[in-house]
Amino acid sequence: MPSGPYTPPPSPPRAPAPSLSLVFPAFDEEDNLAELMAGACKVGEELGGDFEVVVVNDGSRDESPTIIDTWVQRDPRIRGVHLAKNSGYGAALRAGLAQARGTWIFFSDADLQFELAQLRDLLAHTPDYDIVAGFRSPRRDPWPRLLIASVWGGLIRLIFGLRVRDIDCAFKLFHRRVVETIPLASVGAFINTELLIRARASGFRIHQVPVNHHRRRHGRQTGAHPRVLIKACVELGSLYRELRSVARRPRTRTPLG
Ligand SMILES: Nc1nc2c(ncn2[C@@H]2O[C@H](COP(=O)(O)OP(=O)(O)OP(=O)(O)O)[C@@H](O)[C@H]2O)c(=O)[nH]1
Ligand SMILES: [Mg+2]
Repeated sequence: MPSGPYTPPPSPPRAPAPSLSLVFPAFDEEDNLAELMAGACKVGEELGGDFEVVVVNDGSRDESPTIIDTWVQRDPRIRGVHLAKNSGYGAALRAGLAQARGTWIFFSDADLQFELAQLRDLLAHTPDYDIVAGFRSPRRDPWPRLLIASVWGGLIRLIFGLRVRDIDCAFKLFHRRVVETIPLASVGAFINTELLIRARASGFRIHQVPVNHHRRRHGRQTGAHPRVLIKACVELGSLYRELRSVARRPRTRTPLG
């Protein structure tokens, strides 16, 4: 046996970082994942082919992990991230953003409520903005859901002065410098609010674009579950002081690179 310090075998060469990452947090989405991954790859190809798809399995209890792994084996452009236990929408999104290697990082939901082809409309604004955020127009949700969203939006505008049409719209595109600059702490649905407040305070330029929205066809609606709402309020409470001071600071304009 040779002595001396252990030298690990060389790791296989990594594919060069793509221009675009498409990130999808997924919790119990077994009936949506195949169509999602096929659709994401088709859109990536139509946009020029230099992309990766990152699907985050947030401790799903259904067949989601197996479906993701099968697609990862089949297609090197798809990467799977598996969280050992269900950690929440924000935690899953953060895990996906941390793994994303693209210069531009797009995220959406895994539940097929958006038209991924509309990513093209967002990309059209990348020369002038750091963040291009979709707003659902019209938003296909039951009225109690719309009411909750409008109260939440009003509250966030009042407290933090954030004027965004659809804070929680899961159809957003960022330059990677946004993700690298901004520290995120939320593990629940509050993450969209936190991200936008911090990004705006850091001087990143935000543009908003209308996107189509559809009703969920498969899987359970959980976005307005009392547990999700309570968690968002608790996160608002715990980050309130910090985000208030961040939002009040004079904005430094972050130059486009
Ligand atoms: N609700 C929820 N979603 C999660 C979680 N982790 C990841 N996700 C994913 O996050 C996305 C958003 O969740 P949804 O339940 O569709 O929330 P929503 O779109 O706001 O609302 P509905 O579809 O109307 O319920 C989906 O892709 C989920 O699979 C989690 O712990 N809870
Ligand atoms: Mg949804």
